[in-house]
Amino acid sequence: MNTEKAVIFDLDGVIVDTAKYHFLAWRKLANDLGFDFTKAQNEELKGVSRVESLKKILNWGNKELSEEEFNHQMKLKNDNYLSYIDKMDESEILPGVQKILDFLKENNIPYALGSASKNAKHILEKIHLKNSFTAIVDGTDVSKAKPDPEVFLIAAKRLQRNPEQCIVFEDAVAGIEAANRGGMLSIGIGEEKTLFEANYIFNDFTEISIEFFKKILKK
Ligand code: B16
Ligand code: MG
Repeated sequence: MNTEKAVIFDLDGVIVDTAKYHFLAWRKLANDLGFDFTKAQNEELKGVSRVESLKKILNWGNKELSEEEFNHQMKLKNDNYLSYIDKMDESEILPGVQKILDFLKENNIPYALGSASKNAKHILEKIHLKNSFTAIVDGTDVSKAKPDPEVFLIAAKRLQRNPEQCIVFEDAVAGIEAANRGGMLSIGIGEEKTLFEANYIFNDFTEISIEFFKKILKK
C-alpha cells in the first residue's frame, strides 16, 4: 500500500487493559491509608501519570503526605502493580488489535507506542509485542504529561513523519487532546460521550475494519 502515514498507539486501554491492575494497586494503597475510591473515580486516572494519579487519590481521601512518604507510597503501589503485570501474557492483547498490527506490518507502515507508563516496555515484553514496534516512547522519555502532545511528537520524530502524517489511537480524554494539539488524526477507543473530541470513535478494535484503515491511510 502506498502511504506516507504512520500510526501511534497508546498502551493502557488501547493495546491492553492494564487499568484494572492500576485500580487494584491504587485501591490497596488508599485502603492502607484508611479510605476508598470507586471504579468511576478510577476513570479519571486513565492516561494520567503516576505522580499526578497519587496526588488525585490523596485529594479524594483528604490525605497529605510528606515528600518521603509520597515517594514511598508510589514505590509500594508500583511494586504491587508489577505483581499483576508479571502474570500477563499475549492473551491479554485486546480483541482486534493483532489484526491491525498484522495489516500494518504486511504493508510496511511503521507504528510506535506513545504511552505515559514507565512500565510500558516491560508490559510489551510480557505480551510479546516489544519487537513489533518501530519506536517506543513511554513515561521515561517525556517531561510533560498528556494532554501535552510531547509523547506523540517524540514518537512522530522517531517514525520520521510530520505530525499530520500520524494517526493516534487513544482511550483517554487527555490523550485525544494531546493528539489533537499535536496536529495528528485522533481515533478514540471507548465511549463517544467521553471521547467526543476525537476525529473518529470506536468502542474497540473489533469495530475497526481494514477498509476503514485503508481509507484513513489514504487521506
Ligand atoms: P505507570 P497509557 C497510563 O498508561 C495509564 O493509563 C495511567 O493510569 C497510568 O497512571 C500511567 O500510564 C502511568 O503508568 O505507573 O506504569 O508509569 O494509557 O498512557 O498507556
Ligand atoms: Mg490509555
